Amino acid sequence: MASVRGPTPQNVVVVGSGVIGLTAALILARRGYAVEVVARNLPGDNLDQDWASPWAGANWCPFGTDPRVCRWEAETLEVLRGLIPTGLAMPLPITRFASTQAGLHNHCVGVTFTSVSVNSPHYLEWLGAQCTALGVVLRRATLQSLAEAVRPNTAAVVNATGLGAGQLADVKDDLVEPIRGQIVVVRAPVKRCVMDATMNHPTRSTYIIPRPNSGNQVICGGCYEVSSTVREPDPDMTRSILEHCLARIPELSKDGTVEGIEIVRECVGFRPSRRGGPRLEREDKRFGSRRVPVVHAYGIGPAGYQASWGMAAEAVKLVGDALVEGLKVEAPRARL
Ligand code: FLA
Repeated sequence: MASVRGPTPQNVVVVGSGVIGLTAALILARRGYAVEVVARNLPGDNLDQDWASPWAGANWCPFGTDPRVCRWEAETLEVLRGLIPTGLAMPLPITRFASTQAGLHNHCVGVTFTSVSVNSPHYLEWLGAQCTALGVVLRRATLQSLAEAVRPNTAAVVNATGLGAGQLADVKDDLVEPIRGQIVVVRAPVKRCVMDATMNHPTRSTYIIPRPNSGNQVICGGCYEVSSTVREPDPDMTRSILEHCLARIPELSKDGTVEGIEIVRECVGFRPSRRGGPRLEREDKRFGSRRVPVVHAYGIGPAGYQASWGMAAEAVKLVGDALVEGLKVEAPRARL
């Protein structure tokens, strides 16, 4: 009797619980897959330095040129704007100064538009809750390889491990690199965002991003140090960040001075980047006697939140295409 694949949902494992992994898990669950997220960190682990997502400023302001990322960002903006009525996302007037050398001398032009920002730790918890409400299992585990997450009934894997993709024994992508970001979280009645022309300047990546639902917390950045793994905040950098941000938004300070700025905390995070750009592709990988489709979805660097829904949706499409192909390959032959 030919075996017929019943309506039982196909099992997909998502490795990694950053904004890309959780968004992919949610889209998969909404499509009816049985999803397990396996990750070292889970929503609620807000201040683990090695988990990039909770540190993000999490606004929407494209500054790259990769056409894939630009497409993902355009798709994501619509989703994030759709969350404004829930209070999870906040509309944000933003001025984005032109990426010109003049930007270093404050004589550059800029554009102003209405962006959006989310409170990244809250947003991750919301994604986690949306996932578990659809039966997604969030399992905490520190993996040395993707293989450790693959079970006999695993139909596909999404590798959303960020910087972990450089460490996993069966991935070992040496293009993966951290881009160190240092920020100062301050408290000030500021409800507008400025992204300076120096976005990817190593030491003067100046930006001010108010964080919704945070008691007037504002993310002041920053720096953009490729491959640096220095974990401690640099006090001189903190001073420089505050001076440059204050020059852009004076109302950050109670009295116009850097000393008049109420500092909540200084933080260092590591953007999960990849030389050459993000990796989004399917690899049919052998795990024991089976070949399982693995969709790699990592390396998004500074654009994680603003590209998340577009990148995750494309990853889910690759999963679906692989499983449909697999069904054709495995389709039972009628026995006469
Ligand atoms: N995503 C933030 C960062 O990478 C940025 O620091 F908005 F500042 F770009």
